[in-house]
Amino acid sequence: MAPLTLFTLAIFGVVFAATEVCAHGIATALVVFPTGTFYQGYNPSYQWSRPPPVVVGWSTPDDLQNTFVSPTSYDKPDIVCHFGATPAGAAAPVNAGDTIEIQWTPWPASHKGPVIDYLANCNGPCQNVDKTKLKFFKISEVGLADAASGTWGASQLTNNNNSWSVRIPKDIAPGNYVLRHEIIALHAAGQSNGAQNYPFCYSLAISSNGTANPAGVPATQFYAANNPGIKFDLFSKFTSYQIPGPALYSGALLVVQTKPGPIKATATGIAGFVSNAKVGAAMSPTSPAEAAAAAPYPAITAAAKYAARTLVKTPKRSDAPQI
Ligand SMILES: [Cu+2]
Repeated sequence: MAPLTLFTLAIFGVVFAATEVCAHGIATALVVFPTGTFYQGYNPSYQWSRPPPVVVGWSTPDDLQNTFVSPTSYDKPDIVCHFGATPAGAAAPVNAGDTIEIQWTPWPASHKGPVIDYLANCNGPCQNVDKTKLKFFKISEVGLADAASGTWGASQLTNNNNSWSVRIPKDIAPGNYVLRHEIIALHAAGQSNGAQNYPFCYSLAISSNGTANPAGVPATQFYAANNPGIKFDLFSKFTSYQIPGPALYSGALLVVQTKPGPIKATATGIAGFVSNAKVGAAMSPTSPAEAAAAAPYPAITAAAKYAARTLVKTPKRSDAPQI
């Protein structure tokens, strides 16, 4: 009995160790503050729902294993918004200066690394935008937050109930933007091409009195496999870390990673989208052309309870792969 038990434990040990290395997550939802409005993100299981729910998260139907984009794809479209990503069917209305909380599935403490956020102006509706042409500017970056305790951006995310807060710069021009949120897990990054990028995108309709149009770069030009913050041995002795990617935008607003207050509301839909030409405009179409352009954004009808933090369950086809 004892040898069998030990053998069984040994087998489980191997299984758990393997699982630990490849356990990952997805960013599932947004909560916009100060209103506390919840917006459901995308889940790959939605592809078997007829019709799939319309959400503010970009679709990543190929991410069935909740896995990562590797440095071998840094120059390919998958690095923009994850595997096979296509634009969201809806946009979350936000104001410049708002704080957006991004919720994740439980993020393993072993998957340490930086958490980085970018914005790109769609210069028109985002729902048909060519993702490879989006020019992103960095609005938040947290790498090695505290060397002594080994606390990384991703550690703060895990500690903060698997959520991350980012502020929309106050000075940017109003318009339709893509928020690109990313964890880069470094637990295997000591090996070539061992870094693991987990990018997720959301469409935002930003109202603002600002006028800035920060210069950006395509996501396919962010990183290279040999960047010091990408090829990085997490298990070596180090006291500093160089966050990869372009420089932080000068108008970026820093956020302390603690939850920004109690949740006050749930989402019922989107109000429309803002024209790039208007400054501080209400988020509803004001011209026939704008109304026509806004029409493809259907309302989000299924409000999800923030407190539950569960993914929307959708029926699968009988021939769907098990995930
Ligand atoms: Cu993993």
